[in-house]
Amino acid sequence: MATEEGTPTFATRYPEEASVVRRAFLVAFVALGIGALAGIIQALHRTNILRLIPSADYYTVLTLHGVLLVIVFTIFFLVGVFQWAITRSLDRSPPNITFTKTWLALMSLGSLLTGAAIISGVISEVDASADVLFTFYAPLQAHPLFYAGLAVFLVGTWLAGVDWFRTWLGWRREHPDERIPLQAFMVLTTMIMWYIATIGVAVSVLFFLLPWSLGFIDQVNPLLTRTLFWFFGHPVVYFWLLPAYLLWYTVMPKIAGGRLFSDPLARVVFVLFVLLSTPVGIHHQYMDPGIAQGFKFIAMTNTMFLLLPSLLTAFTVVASIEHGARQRGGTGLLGWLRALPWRDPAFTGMALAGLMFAAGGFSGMVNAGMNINYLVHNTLWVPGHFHLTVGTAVALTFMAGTYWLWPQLTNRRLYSRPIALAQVVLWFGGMALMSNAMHVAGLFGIPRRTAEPQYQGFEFATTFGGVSELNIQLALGGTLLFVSTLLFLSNLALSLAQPTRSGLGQRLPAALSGPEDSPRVLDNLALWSGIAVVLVVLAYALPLGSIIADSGLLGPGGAAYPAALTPDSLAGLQAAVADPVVRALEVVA
Ligand code: HEM
Ligand SMILES: [Cu+2]
Repeated sequence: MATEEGTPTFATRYPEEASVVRRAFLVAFVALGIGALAGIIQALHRTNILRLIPSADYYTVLTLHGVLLVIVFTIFFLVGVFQWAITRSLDRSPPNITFTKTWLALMSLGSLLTGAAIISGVISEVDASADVLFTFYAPLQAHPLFYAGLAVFLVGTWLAGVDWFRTWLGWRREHPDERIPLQAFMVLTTMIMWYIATIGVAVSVLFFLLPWSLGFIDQVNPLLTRTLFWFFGHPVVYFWLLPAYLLWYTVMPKIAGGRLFSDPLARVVFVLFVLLSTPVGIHHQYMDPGIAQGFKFIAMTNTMFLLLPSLLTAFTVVASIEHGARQRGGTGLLGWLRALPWRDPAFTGMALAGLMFAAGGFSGMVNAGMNINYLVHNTLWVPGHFHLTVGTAVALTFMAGTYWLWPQLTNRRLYSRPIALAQVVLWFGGMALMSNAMHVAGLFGIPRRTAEPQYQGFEFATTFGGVSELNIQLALGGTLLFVSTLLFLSNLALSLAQPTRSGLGQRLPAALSGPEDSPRVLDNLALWSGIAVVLVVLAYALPLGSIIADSGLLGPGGAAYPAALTPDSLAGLQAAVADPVVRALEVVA
C-alpha cells in the first residue's frame, strides 16, 4: 500500500473518535468469531459429518449464528465505519464525545443481554432461552431478556443517528452553501432509511412481543408480528449493504488507483434506497395466508424496482475501477483488468465481494418472483442466497475494508498482507462451494433450519452427484470459511503487536464528476424522507389494516385461507382503525 508520507492518519487527527471506531470493530469481530464457530457447527451437523451438539440445541446455535452475524457483526461494523466516515468527510468531531460513547455502550449492553438470553438455551441450570432465530416473530417466544436487549440495542442505534445528524447540523451552520460531502450524505440517507424501517420492529417488540413474553398479554397476532418484522426485515438488508456500498464508492476507486466516476450518481443511488427499501417487505410473505394476493403483487413490483440502484452501482463502481486501471497503464477492452492491484487484499477482497453480489442478485431475483418463490421458499436455497449477499458482499467487503482502514485507526501496519490475500480468496472459494451446494439442495426441496435433513435412502438425480455430494460440498465450503475467519481474526490480533509508525494516512480523491454536477434537490433530506414515508404508508396501510380487521390486534392469527379485501373486511377495517383515529381527532379538535 503506497503510503503518502506526511498525511496524518485518522487516529492521529481524531484519537478519541478512532478509539470509538476501534471499539465498535472489536465487538463486531468478536461476534464474527463466535458466529463463525456456530456456522461450522451447523454446517457439519446438518450434513451429518460431525455432530458436536445434540440436535435439540440446533435452534439455539442457529439463533446465535443469525443474531450475532446479521445484527451484531454487521451493525457494529457499520456504526464504526459511519463514525469514521462522518468525522472524516465533515472534518469535525461529534458535538459531545461522551454522547458518542454512550450510544456505543447502549448498543453493547443490548447485545450482551440478547446474547445471554440465547446462550442460556444450552445451559440447563438457567431457565431462559431464545430459540426464536433472527426472524424473531411469533408464535416462537423468547425470554423477555432477548427482546429487552434488542430494544436497548435499537435505542443505541437511534442515538448514533442523532449524533451524526447533530454533527452534520453543526457543519451546516458553518458551511451554509456547500454540498453535503458524499460520505456524510451516505451516512445520513442510510440513517433516514433505518429510522423508517425500525418503526416496524420497534412496534412489534415493544407493544406485542415483550409484553407477551412478560405475561402481560396472553396472545399476539402472529401474522401481525410477522408483517411488522418484515416491514423491518427487508430494509435491514440494505442497512447491511449500504456501508459496503460506501466503501465501494469512496474507498475502492482510490485503492484501484483512480477516482469515483460520478458523485451525483452515487447520491441518486442512496436516495433510491431511502425511497424503495421499505415498501417491499411483503415479498417475504408470499406464502403467508391472511394477506391478499394483490398486496403481494404490489410488493413484487416494488421489489423489481430495487434492481435499479444496484445496477447503477455496478456500472459506477466498475467504471471507477476501470478508470483507476487505465491510470495505472492498463489498456485494451479487457486488458485493463490486469493492471488492477490484485496483490492488495483490500482491493481483491472488495472485488470478489462485488462479484459474489452479482450472483446473489440473480438468486435474489428468483426469490422475488412470486411464483418461483413458492419453489424455493424455506428451502436451503434461501441461506444460499443470503450467504452471497450479506455473507459475502457485505462480510467480505467489511473484512477487506478493515485491511485498508486498520492502519489508519491504529497507526500500525497490518501484520501480513499475503495472509490477508489468502484469507479473502479462501472466503470466496469457501462461499462458492457452500452457497452453490445450498442453492442446489434448495432446488431439491431440502429444508433450511433443520438439524436432521439426512434424506437417507433417497437418491436425487443431480447434475454431478447425489445429496451426499452436495453435503460434502457444503461442509467443505463451511470449513474453508471458518479457516478464513480464523486467519482474519489472528492477522488483526497480530497487527496489534506491530510497532507504531507515522505516515500511514490515506487521502480519498475527489470524484471525476463532483457534487457540483448534481441538482441541489438531491441534498434535500427532508423532501426524500417525506416521500419515503408516503410510499411506506401507501404500501402498508391497507395490508396492516386488513390483518387487524380480519383477526384483531391481539387476535389468534389470520385464517388459513387466502385473504382478500372485501366490502366486509373493509368495514371491519374501518371499525378497527378509522373509528379510534376519528374519535382521537374529535378529542383533539
Ligand atoms: C464461517 C462462516 C459461515 C458458515 C460455515 C455458515 C453456515 C451456515 C449454515 C450451514 C446455515 C444454515 C443452517 C440451517 O438452515 O439449518 C447458516 C445460516 C445462516 N447464516 Fe451462515 N455461515 C457462515 C457465515 C455467515 C455470515 C458471515 C453471515 C452474515 C453476515 C451468515 C448469516 C446466516 C444467517 C442469517 C443464517 C440463517 C439463520 C436462520 O435461519 O435463522 N452466515 N449459516
Ligand atoms: Cu427482502
